[in-house]
Amino acid sequence: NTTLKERLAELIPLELENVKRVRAEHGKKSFGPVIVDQLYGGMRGLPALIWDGSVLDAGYSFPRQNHPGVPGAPSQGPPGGSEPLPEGLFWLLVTGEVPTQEQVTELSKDWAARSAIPEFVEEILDRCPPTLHPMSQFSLAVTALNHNSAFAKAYQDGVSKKEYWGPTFEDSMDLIAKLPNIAGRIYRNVFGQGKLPAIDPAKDYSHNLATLLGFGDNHAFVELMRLYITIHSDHEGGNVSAHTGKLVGSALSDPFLAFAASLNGLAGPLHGLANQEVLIWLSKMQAKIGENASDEAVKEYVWATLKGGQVVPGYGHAVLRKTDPRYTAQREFALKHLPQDPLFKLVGQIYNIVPDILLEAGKAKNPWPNVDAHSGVLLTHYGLTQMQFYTVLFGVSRAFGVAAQLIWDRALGAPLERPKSYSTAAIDKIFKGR
Ligand code: FAM
Repeated sequence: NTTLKERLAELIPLELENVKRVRAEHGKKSFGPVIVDQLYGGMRGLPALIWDGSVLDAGYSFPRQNHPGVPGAPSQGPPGGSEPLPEGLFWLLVTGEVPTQEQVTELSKDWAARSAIPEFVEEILDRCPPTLHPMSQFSLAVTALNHNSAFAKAYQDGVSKKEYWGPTFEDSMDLIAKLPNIAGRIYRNVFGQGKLPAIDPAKDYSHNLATLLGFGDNHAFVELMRLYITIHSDHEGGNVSAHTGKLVGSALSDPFLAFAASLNGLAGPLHGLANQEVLIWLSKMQAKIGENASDEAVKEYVWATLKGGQVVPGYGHAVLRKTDPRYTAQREFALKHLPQDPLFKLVGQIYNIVPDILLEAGKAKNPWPNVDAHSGVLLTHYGLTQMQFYTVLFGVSRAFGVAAQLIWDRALGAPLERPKSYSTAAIDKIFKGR
């Protein structure tokens, strides 16, 4: 029964050879033109990064069967559950291979064993005013975990470049393992939900997370956590949180510092905070036009949002050009577990209305919903109604993708990131007369 670290140690030399070959064969080839608009336009579509864990194209959809990262997949689900375990997804992200049930169980146990957070980090969280946004508290705590970083220590001790991935792996495992205790403590401190229970080494990661939040006895909520942590983990290397982690990691900041930076990006309303924004927007809509509102009233509300110079949260995407498959996965969960929920019905009603309006408004390149349009409704249904907390759950999941990326970046010796910036005057000069 190979452990994840042993399997990685086998795979890394093979991948180093593979990268060497690709660079030797294609390294000097041009990879499409760069146009000036891309410099001004947030680098949209600019080919600039390597990440093997996941790739999106505009029409991407999950294979619905035989895929460990999606509901209905054959492996990793514990008895009595039908959602995949994020443990299995992490193994897949790191190795490109589907683990055995035994390997998944070992990961659950390993993470439970690493889950305790230092007392001083607990104190930092306990001293935060409850008015400090949960994402800021989350980022503070993750930054502070750097106190015990194996990578930072190994670097100080003069570790060779070839050995970077080992302590990065250890830090990454510690990071993922400690997040439920951090998230649970923030939730209970801010929203006053009593004392934090202990992690149970016999339970999977998502079940423990649900328990720390106070929902461990609700089987459907535990299933939701398994789905939630699985689908929010990774979404190509270029999105704000994934890329920020990679960028900061490229300075050889340890995984805690790199992931804290990811969290600060995820806390932005155009990225992960959109799941909070969706719920706020829906609540305001209900307050204004009432429950069971007509399509006409919803349309008017959506237009008023756009005319007020605001975005419709939960809609649009920088890469996807169709309904986000993560939205669809959550919709399927809702159809199975909460088909009559009024807020779920409103989300479905909005789905039939917003895309046409965004198309008519004519700006958004993708009028379809993204992952954030649906997640809050599911959490609300089970009583996790504190929307300021939603992005923390997104963050717990995103650690899986960022950690996998950091491990591989250090294994492959990814260099410091340092793209070239230009001034507007320089652009004018370069293209004068052309
Ligand atoms: N509502 C209103 N306008 C929108 C819009 C939306 N949902 N989506 C895009 N637009 C506008 C956008 O603001 C831009 O306007 P300006 O030209 O005035 O700047 C224009 O349409 C073109 O934007 P785009 O090229 O279609 O999208 P971008 O790649 O620039 O941005 C998003 C992508 C996701 C930031 C954007 O669609 C958005 O703001 N959506 C709402 C916020 C949201 O749901 N974010 C979560 C995304 C999610 F997948 C995640 O990261 N977790």
